[in-house]
Amino acid sequence: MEYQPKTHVNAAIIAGIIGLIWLSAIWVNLVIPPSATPAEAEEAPTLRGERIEIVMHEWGFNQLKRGGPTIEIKAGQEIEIVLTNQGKNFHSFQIRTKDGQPVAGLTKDDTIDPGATRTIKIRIDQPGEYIYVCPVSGHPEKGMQGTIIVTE
Ligand SMILES: [Cu+2]
Repeated sequence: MEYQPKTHVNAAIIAGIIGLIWLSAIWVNLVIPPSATPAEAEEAPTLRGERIEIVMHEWGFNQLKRGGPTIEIKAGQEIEIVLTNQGKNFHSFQIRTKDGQPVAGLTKDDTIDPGATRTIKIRIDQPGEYIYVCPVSGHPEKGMQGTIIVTE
């Protein structure tokens, strides 16, 4: 009987420690919310080949919350790109030089409806690193952009 008060004190200390761990776990989740990071984008497998399937949504490509998988194509080769809009907004697909000049794909006024799929053909003759975007105003900034590498 004389040990009972001490047991209660120990139980309170343990409960306090568990409570602190629980609170700090919540705090970490609030302060550092789980979200897509550049590392996550890098983990997406590179898309290659003569037929590439791209899914568009808010605000990325192929299920990445932001950004899109790297695409690698061969210079001078005709590539089919299958574009599916799984988002709620109109989206589109355009390839640009790194300083923003369009070189292939669709314009911002030629969009794909939510739920629709369209296949386009592209060909880039100059090897190098390009970007692909959804050219609808504001969408690249929200995350709809990725890297496309054109190899020799
Ligand atoms: Cu878009």
